[in-house]
Amino acid sequence: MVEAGRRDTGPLGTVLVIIPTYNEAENIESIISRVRASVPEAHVLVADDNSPDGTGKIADELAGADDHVHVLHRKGKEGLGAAYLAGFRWGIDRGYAVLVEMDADGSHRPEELPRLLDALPGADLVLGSRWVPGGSVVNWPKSREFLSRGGSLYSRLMLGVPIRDVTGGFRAFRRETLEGLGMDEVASQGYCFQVDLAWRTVKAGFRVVEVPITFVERERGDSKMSRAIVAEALWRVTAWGVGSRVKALAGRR
Ligand SMILES: Nc1nc2c(ncn2[C@@H]2O[C@H](COP(=O)(O)OP(=O)(O)OP(=O)(O)O)[C@@H](O)[C@H]2O)c(=O)[nH]1
Ligand SMILES: [Mg+2]
Repeated sequence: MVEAGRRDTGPLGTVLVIIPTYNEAENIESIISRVRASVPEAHVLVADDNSPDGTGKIADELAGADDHVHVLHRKGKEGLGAAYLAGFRWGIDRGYAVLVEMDADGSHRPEELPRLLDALPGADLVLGSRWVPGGSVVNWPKSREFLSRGGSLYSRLMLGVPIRDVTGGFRAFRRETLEGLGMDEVASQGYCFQVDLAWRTVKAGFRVVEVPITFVERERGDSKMSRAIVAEALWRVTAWGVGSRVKALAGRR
């Protein structure tokens, strides 16, 4: 599947799976062991925002016992976006070829990660997608599904991104994609961070491929989803969409 003239993703030893955590003490051990079993060559980076429940300490213990596990301790809760940006920089500085985003709560099944990585030779960004044929959600209330589908549809219409699941957070980036999308200007914090990165990837001319996944609602620990996160996504996506239209109109004059 590798296109002529393109660099392959390289050996899987250069994959870094970044797991942002805030109070995931009940989930962290199981998610790391599932990643390690599913893609043994991959390295794992836990990006913990000084979780009061001691997630960072558990991650340190796991890292002490396994040289494929690393921990990035951050000083306090700054949102998913900031944790991922710090994790990407950590991985890029250390020469990883592929950077994966994955939640700690089991919603993203590590057993599906090989399928995402398999699609990477033909893509610059692979998205695990709930809303393409073959994708699904398990144990989600209708209200949550409506919000997620609605968020993706709104983003697609406002921004013109040809992606079915724009808000999902199970993704594999080539490092060149992250280097080419202007990471330093990303200010989004909550889950519109995911929309922001997908939009930037499309605008920069990179190839995005969606791979169907089964998304499973978290069983343990508390959700960090909030009204503030939804509000941030709504106003940012609206502002981006209006801004890009005004720019297009001005360019036509
Ligand atoms: N480092 C860090 N991680 C965070 C922060 N907020 C959320 N996370 C992590 O990001 C991942 C996704 O957050 P969730 O709480 O599962 O959000 P969600 O998936 O929208 O909500 P649920 O569907 O209810 O689980 C989890 O691994 C969280 O621990 C944060 O401020 N800092
Ligand atoms: Mg979750």
